[in-house]
Amino acid sequence: MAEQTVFEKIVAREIPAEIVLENDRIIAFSDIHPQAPMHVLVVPKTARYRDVVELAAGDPELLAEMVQMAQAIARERAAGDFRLVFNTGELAGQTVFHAHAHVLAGSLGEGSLA
Ligand code: DGP
Repeated sequence: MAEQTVFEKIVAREIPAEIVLENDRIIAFSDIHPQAPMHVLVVPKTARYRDVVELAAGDPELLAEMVQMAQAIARERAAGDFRLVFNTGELAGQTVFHAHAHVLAGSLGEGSLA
């Protein structure tokens, strides 16, 4: 069996995270290295999909639910508008191979794209 990703460990409460919102299928928590005033990761609880392409093919409804959750978080914690980033593949900066959305809001710094 493949080694658990850090996000599975957060879902299982094996490592701590600042959880923002959660339901039976999705968990949202603050990114450990924020790239914007609000930087939340929206993560499906299943580890079945390694990136958004697999997720969109395998469970488009779950992807749509993630987008809705991102909007709810941006409305609650920021002015409402937000950026949604899905790093897809190592060369694009993906480091955790468990599908996830970066939800960013507020003014952005000089740093790299999340
Ligand atoms: P990506 O590069 O798209 O795979 O994004 C992975 C993000 O996950 C990255 O912005 C940092 C974040 N991250 C990695 N480990 C942890 C952790 O243990 N806790 C939290 N909250 N975020 C993490």
